[in-house]
Amino acid sequence: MNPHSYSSLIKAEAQRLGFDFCGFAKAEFLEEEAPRLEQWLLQNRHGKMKYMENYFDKRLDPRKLVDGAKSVVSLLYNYFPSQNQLHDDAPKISKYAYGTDYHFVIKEKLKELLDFIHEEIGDVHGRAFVDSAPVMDKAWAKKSGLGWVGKNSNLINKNNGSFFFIAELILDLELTYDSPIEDYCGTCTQCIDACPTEAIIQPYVVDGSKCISYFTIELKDEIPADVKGKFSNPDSSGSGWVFGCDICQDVCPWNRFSKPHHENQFNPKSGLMEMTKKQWHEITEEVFKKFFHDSAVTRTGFKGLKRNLEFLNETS
Ligand code: B12
Ligand code: SF4
Ligand code: SF4
Repeated sequence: MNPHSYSSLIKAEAQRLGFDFCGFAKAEFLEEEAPRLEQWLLQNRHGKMKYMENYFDKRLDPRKLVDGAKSVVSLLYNYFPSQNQLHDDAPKISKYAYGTDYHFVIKEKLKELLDFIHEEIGDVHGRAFVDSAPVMDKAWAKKSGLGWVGKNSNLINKNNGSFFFIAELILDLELTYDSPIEDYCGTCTQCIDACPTEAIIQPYVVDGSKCISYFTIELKDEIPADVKGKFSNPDSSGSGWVFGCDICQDVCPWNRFSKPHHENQFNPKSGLMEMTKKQWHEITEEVFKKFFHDSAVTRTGFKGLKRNLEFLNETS
């Protein structure tokens, strides 16, 4: 077998496992990203996400994560839901957090893909990553031709939009590499115009420390007073966000092409979509556990969610 047949084998198995797209890039130093990441960190765009300062060199070079790495296999996994929260005035959570935490779901699939590679191809050394190590997920997916990085800084696929998780395998196996595609943002600025906290400070650059996702998930301290009243959609319809934020993706015209996912584990627990504003504000630890015990919402926890709800309440 040769790199071309290995590539076809891996792509077919990835599809069988439920990944929507799979592409390959040569494992090398991320030359274009290096000065941009450095600037982003120097300007403190990561705020209190100190983990972003760690492993600067590894983050930019997959060969420092896996000895002898030759290829990065990038994989997209769709999480676009078929149902949304029923009540417009209820506090909003990001679509990615409706069901079981993606880290668990995708890790299992990556393990299966690695096992398949070992069985079918042989002695390949590799590691699997899903937002679990210093890897620049979007940069690799872009290099592998799975989409372009839009002005909202998310990876967008021309056929399916941006509601995807990105995962990788880094392998010491040579493959046939894919080519990046064009940027299809054109003159559009809808995401920049819609962001209520002005976190997209220039096209393609998000100041992480100004993003609602940062305030509601990553920040452990009190949410700063200067963003009070800014967690709602731009037309101020409905309630605000209490876990993550989807605004810059919801307004993106390419997300008209999003199709519902087929992953049962991403479906919300029964009753979650029907929660009313009152029920959200009165949520108990018991109800929190019922809905979110295995969800990404555990990252902020019951205490964090209560802080976010109170922050909304103070401003509404
Ligand atoms: C830190 C982080 C955050 C932070 C900071 C966001 C950010 N944009 O960096 C916060 C908490 C705010 C966040 C929020 C979200 N995140 Co996040 N996050 C990450 C994480 C862990 C690292 C991202 C990173 O490396 N940032 C560092 C900066 C420097 O990188 P960057 O934003 O890509 O910056 C590039 C551009 O700015 C560009 N650039 C800079 N200057 C210039 C100039 C020009 C001219 C050009 C063209 C480009 C350019 O170069 C930079 C380097 O490549 C990744 C997982 C991972 N390991 O990669 C997930 C990840 C990016 N997040 C993800 C998701 C889903 C989200 C949210 C949608 C969640 C939500 N609903 O709330 C939001 C979206 C917010 C947004 N618009 O970006 C997904 C994105 C999937 C996709 N389709 O792209 C990822 C890939 C996780 C995953 N594995 O699926 N996130
Ligand atoms: S996720 Fe929300 S707050 Fe963050 S950049 Fe997008 S619109 Fe702005
Ligand atoms: S809203 Fe427009 S500018 Fe923003 S990412 Fe989508 S296409 Fe690009």
